[in-house]
Amino acid sequence: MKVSIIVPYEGYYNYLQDCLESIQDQKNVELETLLVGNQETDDFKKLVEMYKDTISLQVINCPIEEGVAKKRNLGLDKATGDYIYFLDSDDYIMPNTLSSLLEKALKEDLDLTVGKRWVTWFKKQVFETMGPEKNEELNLKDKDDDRNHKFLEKDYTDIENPNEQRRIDLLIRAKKGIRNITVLNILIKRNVIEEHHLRFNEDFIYYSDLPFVEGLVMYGNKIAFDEETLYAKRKHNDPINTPALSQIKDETKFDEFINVYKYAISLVDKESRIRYYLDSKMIKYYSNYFAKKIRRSKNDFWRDERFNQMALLMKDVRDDLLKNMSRYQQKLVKLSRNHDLSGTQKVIAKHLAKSKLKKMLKNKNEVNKYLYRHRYLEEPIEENWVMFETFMGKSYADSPKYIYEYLAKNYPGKYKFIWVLNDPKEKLPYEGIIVKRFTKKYAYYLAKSKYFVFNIRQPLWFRKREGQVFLETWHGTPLKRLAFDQEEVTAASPTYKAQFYRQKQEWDYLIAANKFSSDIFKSCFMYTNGTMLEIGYPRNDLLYAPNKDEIALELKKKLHIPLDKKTILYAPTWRDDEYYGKGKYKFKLKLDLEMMKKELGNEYVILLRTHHYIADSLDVTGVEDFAINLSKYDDITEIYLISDICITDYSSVFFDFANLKRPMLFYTYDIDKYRDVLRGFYIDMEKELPGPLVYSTKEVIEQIKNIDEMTQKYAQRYEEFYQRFCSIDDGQASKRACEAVFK
Ligand code: C2G
Repeated sequence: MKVSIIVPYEGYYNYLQDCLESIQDQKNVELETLLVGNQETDDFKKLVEMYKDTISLQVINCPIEEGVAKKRNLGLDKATGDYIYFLDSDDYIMPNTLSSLLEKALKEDLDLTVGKRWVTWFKKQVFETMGPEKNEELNLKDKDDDRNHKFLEKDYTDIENPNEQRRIDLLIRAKKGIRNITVLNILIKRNVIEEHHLRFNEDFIYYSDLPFVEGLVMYGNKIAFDEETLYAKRKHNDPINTPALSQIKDETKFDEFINVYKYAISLVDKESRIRYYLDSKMIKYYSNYFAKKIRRSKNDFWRDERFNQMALLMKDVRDDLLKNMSRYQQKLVKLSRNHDLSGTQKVIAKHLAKSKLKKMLKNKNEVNKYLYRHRYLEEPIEENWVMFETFMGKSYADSPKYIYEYLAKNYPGKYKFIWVLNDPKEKLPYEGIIVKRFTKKYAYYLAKSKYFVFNIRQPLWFRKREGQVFLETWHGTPLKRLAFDQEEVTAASPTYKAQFYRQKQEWDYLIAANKFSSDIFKSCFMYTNGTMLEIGYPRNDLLYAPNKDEIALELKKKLHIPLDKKTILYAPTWRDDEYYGKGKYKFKLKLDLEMMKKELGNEYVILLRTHHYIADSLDVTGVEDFAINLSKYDDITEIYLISDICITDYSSVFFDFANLKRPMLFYTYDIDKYRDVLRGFYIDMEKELPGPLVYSTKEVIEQIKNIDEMTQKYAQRYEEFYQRFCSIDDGQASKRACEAVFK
């Protein structure tokens, strides 16, 4: 028994290899692979060559821009297998999927054998290493699939024709409605398709699956669900550059959807069960999605033309299903049957206001967002208000701090300064008010300030108004791959790239400490819309202060650091894969402090400093006189001033510390995982860093004991590194930033 796998190819080469490899992983099935869509690139040709024999791969010529319907039809025309299996070129399947489906199909003589489906944002390797648990944790389990399962496993003893019900379940398994109906992950007996000449309707771009699956339901008699399989439906984490069909935002999708529905109902009787389900799904679509579009819509096209279309459909839906609908849905159907637009809009507005209120009662921040949108945005912008935020209000630090101090010193009385700081004990050295993040006041100033100086991204609900000026300082020269340069996004929300894209559009200015950063920001943030300020880092100004030694001395006294000892700073970064929850990362100290104290304690103390994402606090019990935990100290730049040696890892800390030209070492005990699995780097750590990479406490101690030797050994590299990353910094970056932005 042979299975023909039909793979329509849309040109996103990066996804294809996983797909083909997953076919190659299938054991104990005879198969042929029909890849529809040809690409004239060397990479593509190489890939085809690689899999040609192992998965009996044929490429069927078809322009890549053609729709998926046409491609699948071309595949069907060429297929010779006893069974057909559709697999999208951006998805992949787990190794036993086909053999398991086939075994079940043969054993039970099934026409349609439906497998399990997961949604994932990850490539195969990551999915396999992290396993379904990671998906579960990110709540990516395919909800449709759960329903699928439930329905198909029901025994339906109370139903006259359980098999028919099962088939209909297949049609309605898409929880979100008929828009999500999919032909994927069903092993289909080819006879069913050929006997009834089933093909995809090529008039449709987005929803051609629906009528095809409807055909399967009409003619495929025996159907069952197979749990032993897994189809990974891969979402694209970069919907800007490589969107999946479902991620394309296209106003005409609605029109096509209406047409597909009309076409689908024309294939069956009004009394049929299929029609019943199609109608009920259409009403759900109206209440859940379409209603939002026409409520207070300023767009005539939605209000008039599309509302009228919907009204006509509603006239024709089956009456007997209305009693199973909610009161809200019943009202919508009734009002639109009367073409009563304003009545409909009122009902919708009331309904949505109610659910909004429910949401607000659960979460106070929602009230503040509501005020922001509906009240504060209506008020005028205040010309001289400047708002600052660093690390989500966690500290008074980084470049915004230095820009603020520059403005406050040089333009006294000219501006009103607003600082976002969550700790009520924080004090500002100059005038200014403090607001807590996401409070009512925060929302107020976010709407009314003219200037913004932030070192991370603004909240997603921020809407930059005309006349507002946004200065993004960012918070480090990039070492780890960021945003659009990151192939997999495992640490942030899967919609990170899409969100980032929107947020960076609002940045009028972006600071880059060096040319290296500005080049990377252009690609990783796709930052080509605003003004790049390649001016050095305001936060490094302090490192060039003429009185920096006095400042350091004062600080040492303040922090009770013994003045007769030298200091080693240990400032590691966070790890994408070690966390308790969102923004709460684990950190386990891998330095043996007792050993260090024994070997170095006469001469040194160590200053420990974790990244602001780290939730764990470091335990220094027993070595209190040697290790000083400065993780809670606001500004790391001040700490640099009092550090004679710096140990870090994959943190941008080293780009800044290098301004001091003091020795550095890199404690990179997990470099392989960090570089190859988690992130990837922009520089070659082994070849370009201005100090040695070390992997154990022993090595750390060794290097520090021979610090002069080490310094000499790395002198030239250090100088090159300094020229490349620090040469713009001269203590005047804040001034340059202010002159560019505050005109
Ligand atoms: N930082 C700190 N203490 C640490 C580590 C970092 O205070 N132990 C501060 C430094 O100012 C550093 C900044 O946080 O430059 C960013 O930290 P990174 O370790 O570089 O990590 P990340 O927050 O992921 O930012 O382009 C830069 C990247 O985005 C990295």
